[in-house]
Amino acid sequence: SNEELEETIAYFSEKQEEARKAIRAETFGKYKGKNVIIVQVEAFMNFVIGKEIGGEEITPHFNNLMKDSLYFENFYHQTGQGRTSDADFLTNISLHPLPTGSVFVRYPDHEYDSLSSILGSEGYHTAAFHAYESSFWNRYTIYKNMKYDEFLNRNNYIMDEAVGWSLGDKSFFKQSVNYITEEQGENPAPFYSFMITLTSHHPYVMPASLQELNTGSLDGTMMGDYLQSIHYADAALGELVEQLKKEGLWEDTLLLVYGDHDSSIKEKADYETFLGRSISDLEMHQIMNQVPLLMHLPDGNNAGVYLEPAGQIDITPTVLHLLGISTEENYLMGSDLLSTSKRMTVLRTGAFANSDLVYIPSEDHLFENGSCYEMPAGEQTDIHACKPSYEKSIFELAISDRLITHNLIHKLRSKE
Ligand code: GP9
Repeated sequence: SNEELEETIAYFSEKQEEARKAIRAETFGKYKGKNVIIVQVEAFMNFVIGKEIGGEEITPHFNNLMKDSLYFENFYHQTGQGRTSDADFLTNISLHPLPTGSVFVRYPDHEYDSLSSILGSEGYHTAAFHAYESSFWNRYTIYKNMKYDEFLNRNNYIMDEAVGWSLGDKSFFKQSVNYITEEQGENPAPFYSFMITLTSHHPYVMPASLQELNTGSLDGTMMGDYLQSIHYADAALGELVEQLKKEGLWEDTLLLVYGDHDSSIKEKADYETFLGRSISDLEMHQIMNQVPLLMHLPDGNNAGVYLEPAGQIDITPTVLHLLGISTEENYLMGSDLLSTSKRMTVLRTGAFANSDLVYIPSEDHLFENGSCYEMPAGEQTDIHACKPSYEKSIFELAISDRLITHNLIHKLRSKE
């Protein structure tokens, strides 16, 4: 309806005003012309970061990188049924996934402002890397729409390390960076590479020779297998960083690493066994919904632990602003993580988190039956304290659904 269209226009003019303010932030344009590598790690959850098992760190390489990177400790995956494809959509298109199905599958030909299309028009060479069937999640089709110059898929890799579903992450990174360096030899333009890993995919069983952790009582359980596969994915990440340094790319590249979604291990008892203590409902909610986000800037600047809630939807505006590319004419729903801390992170379930509150919906999705927590104390409070933000979050999801299903970016742009 007309009223809905007006609402959508008003919503985005507010977002675009926020984008205009970001231009004044100290970090805007600080890394103009630098390369960007974004690594989306399969099923990488936040609860393993900094943790040990059997006296060994689960993610030693990630932990080490944190020292000169920005690490977002309360970073949420915001995915729905489209799982890995939703994470990709949130990250690269900065809109919410749909309540059912995957946008990649349902609306691959609608108009979107994607990180790859924007960077492409700024002279970047853009490529997506994923060593699996190119048609999975309809990537082959949507990546064309997202205007990637190239999509390297299973056919482009030598299968010299078979682990899990496909090529192991170590070889995947190695071949991907080799490709980038060869490509760069011929084409000196800055590049954006989006890499999707796969080894730490459900059901997580690694060959015995790659099971390096001593998982004790978790040995042989899915949780034990999960930790082994994350340990491997982390080692692969370590090798990626080494190779980038060796190739002389490290100082010229922004590297972002984040997890796409949870592991589908949903039993609270498994996490209690791992942590060796009982956990609250709020903590369980955070365990299942938080993934790590690490951002390494070329000079190691702005390093530290960032506590404000954030989500995958914020990645594209953050990266563009660091590169000095204005987003005031784009239709993006995320916020620049470095220019504003006043944001609300909305999950597809209708859960939200801001600096003061966390709302967790109930199974029946009736607002009153959900739980509202005061943050950072984590104490449950009167449900009505969450009402205004809850309404805003439901509105935000509705705007996103509307924009996607009615192909509104196209319409709104022609009205400008
Ligand atoms: C396959 C991979 C898996 O290409 O992205 O997706 P998932 O099953 O995790 O959604």
